[in-house]
Amino acid sequence: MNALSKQRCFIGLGANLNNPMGQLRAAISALAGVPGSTLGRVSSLYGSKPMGPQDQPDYVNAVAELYTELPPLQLLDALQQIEQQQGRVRKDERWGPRTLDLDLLLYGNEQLQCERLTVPHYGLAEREFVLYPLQEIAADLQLPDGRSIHGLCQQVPRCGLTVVAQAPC
Ligand code: PH2
Ligand code: MG
Ligand code: MG
Repeated sequence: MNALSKQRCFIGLGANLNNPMGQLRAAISALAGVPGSTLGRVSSLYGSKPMGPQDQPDYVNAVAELYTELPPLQLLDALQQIEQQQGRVRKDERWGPRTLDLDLLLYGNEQLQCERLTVPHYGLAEREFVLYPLQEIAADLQLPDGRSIHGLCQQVPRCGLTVVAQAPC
């Protein structure tokens, strides 16, 4: 399979425990090693206020572009494996703190829904810590439903989102 037959995907990265910037850097290296895949652009690292419970540390967020020949659920497996390698412990608390969260935001122009996976990611259009990093690396992007990243960013305030480090690679 050549590069042209790979799907262009976007992965949301987030962490707020155990050296979040280091977690994101390690995760980006790991993404570069996902089988059948090529890492594309990586956004700056952004500091963000926690969505959900407020009694948790601020987050560091970023978005990475990945070209892959893996089908969606195999890519999800690879992402969850990286989360586990970096010490993620799944807890019941919704939106609670975590060492590493990797979300499959977009898989080409596809809309997918199954028990394990919804693509585009259900929170994509409302979350400043996803939209602005995505806009940084894909300013002309359109979602499968036709909405533009530019238009979505205009509707969602930054809520204190700031660049805390340049793109790691
Ligand atoms: N992830 C969560 C819960 N809250 N808040 C921010 N700012 N960034 C996140 O990535 C995030 C969150 C659970 O996935
Ligand atoms: Mg998440
Ligand atoms: Mg997740």
